[in-house]
Amino acid sequence: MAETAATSDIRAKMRARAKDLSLVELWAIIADLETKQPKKNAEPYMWRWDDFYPLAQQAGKTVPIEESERRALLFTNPSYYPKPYMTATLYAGCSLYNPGEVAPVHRHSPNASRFVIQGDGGFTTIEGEKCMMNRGDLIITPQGTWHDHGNDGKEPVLWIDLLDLPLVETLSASRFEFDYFEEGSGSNSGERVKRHFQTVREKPDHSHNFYAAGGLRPAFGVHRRGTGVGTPMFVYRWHETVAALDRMRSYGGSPYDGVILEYVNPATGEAVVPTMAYHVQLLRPGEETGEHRHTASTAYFVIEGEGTTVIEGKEFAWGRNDVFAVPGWAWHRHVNKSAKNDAIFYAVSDAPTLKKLALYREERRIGGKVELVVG
Ligand code: GTQ
Repeated sequence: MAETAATSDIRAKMRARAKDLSLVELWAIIADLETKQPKKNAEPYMWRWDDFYPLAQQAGKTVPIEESERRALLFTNPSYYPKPYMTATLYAGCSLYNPGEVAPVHRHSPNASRFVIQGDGGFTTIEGEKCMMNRGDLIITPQGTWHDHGNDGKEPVLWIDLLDLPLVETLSASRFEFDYFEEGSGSNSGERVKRHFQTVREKPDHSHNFYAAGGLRPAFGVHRRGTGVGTPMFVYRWHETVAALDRMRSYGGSPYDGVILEYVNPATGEAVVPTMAYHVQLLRPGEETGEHRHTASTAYFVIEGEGTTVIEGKEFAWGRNDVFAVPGWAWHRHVNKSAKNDAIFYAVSDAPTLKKLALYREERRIGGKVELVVG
């Protein structure tokens, strides 16, 4: 059926009428809808420490913590700006707490985490465990766990917040709660009392003492804390992590990620939360990885070292404390540019979500040839 002057006039009217009725004509958008490859709905992007640290310091001096309870700058992908999404599923920010500052207790349906950048006195209290935080420590607050934060030290503390908030918002399931109650004591005993901070009820460093021996699962106690979703180990200490990486440095490692370790639930061996996988990875001096792409998106934080990550053909040169995003289905490979020093990343991806939904797909490219790895 050829388009004539008469039909084209009708079609223009139809298009306008469809718009009024909030109807989209499939024939107008089909090329963008039925793509042969997954679409990249976020950009590869990097935030340099030298750029964001001065801004964080200024915010620390001028923005009262009470203004938002947690003072953070959010690494926002230009594709989503000003919606604070680093990728389609991941939210990441850098929080700063001055000495004495606190964030009152709250909980939420997004899964959340902190990775400490600097400062020694930071803490998060999670389900009654006060977790002290030092550089490189990872603190997990699975969905629905009560948590409050503060800085008991003498210098500002900074950490990276990472949440699956964009995913949870997209699913219309994001919920925050600030009304926290505890059993009263003394004259209030038997009553429920609203509190702004949790009473500490676990031994110091419980998570570490109970769970840090990999391969030795406590055969007593209940491996269920908070809502029972996610890991019962809330803190992963840097000295353990870096020692494990070092013990494995002579192994081949992953062709795409070097020596890569996943932080897991020590009771089940599964990802620490249902939606995201947390990793630390070591690129040995001079190491260059193979190139791949997968439907999972990844947030990277450079713990140490200098090098480049080539994402979709573009070179991102990184150094200590830089942050970058690799969106889903973007080709990428990493290079440790130093002949002497290690490079270490903290990397968080939404792969568990893609895998649970049977949407994880991965390809590699070797010598210009593309091969399916998973999918
Ligand atoms: O520190 O608990 O950036 O609950 C967003 C939500 C930080 C936190 C964020 C949060 C937190």
